[in-house]
Amino acid sequence: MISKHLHLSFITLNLFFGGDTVAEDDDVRAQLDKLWQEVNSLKEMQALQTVCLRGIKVHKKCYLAVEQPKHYHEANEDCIAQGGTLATPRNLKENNDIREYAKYSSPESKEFWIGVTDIVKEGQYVDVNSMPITYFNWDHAKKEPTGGKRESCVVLSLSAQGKWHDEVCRTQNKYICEYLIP
Ligand SMILES: [Ca+2]
Repeated sequence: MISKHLHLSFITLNLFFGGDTVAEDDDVRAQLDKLWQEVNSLKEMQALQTVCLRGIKVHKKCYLAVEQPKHYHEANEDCIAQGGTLATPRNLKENNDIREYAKYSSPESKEFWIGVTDIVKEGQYVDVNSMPITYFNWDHAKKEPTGGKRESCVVLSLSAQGKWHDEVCRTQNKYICEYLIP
């Protein structure tokens, strides 16, 4: 009975759509997929705009400081979960931008995790994508990096005018996420 009913419905559909249901189904599905993708990319853009409104936008990046201190790895995962990464200054200007923003957003804080580590190989600093770091801003006055194998994660220190220190990755620090904006 049910199958007979389905069969009849199919014939009705065929009549209604002019007998070309399969092709049109594919067409509709493709259009739906496309719409769905557009909705998702709009959602992503909106999320980024929200981040930018809460943080600061500099050129094609937004920075957002997180006040809740975390271990390096938790901080890194949190940034990724929000659609970004730990902030990674690529030159002096970016370092200064991040420093100024951190100073303004969180004046009581001294140190923030950035996306620089030498966990895998001592002395070989990489970013969150395991690519070698080419710009450094070590606090040479304090002979940083000082930690050797014990300290493999890097903070930007406001008390050292934005210079970098290596620290034990399990230290709880505030951190700054960065988001690339289209
Ligand atoms: Ca150190």
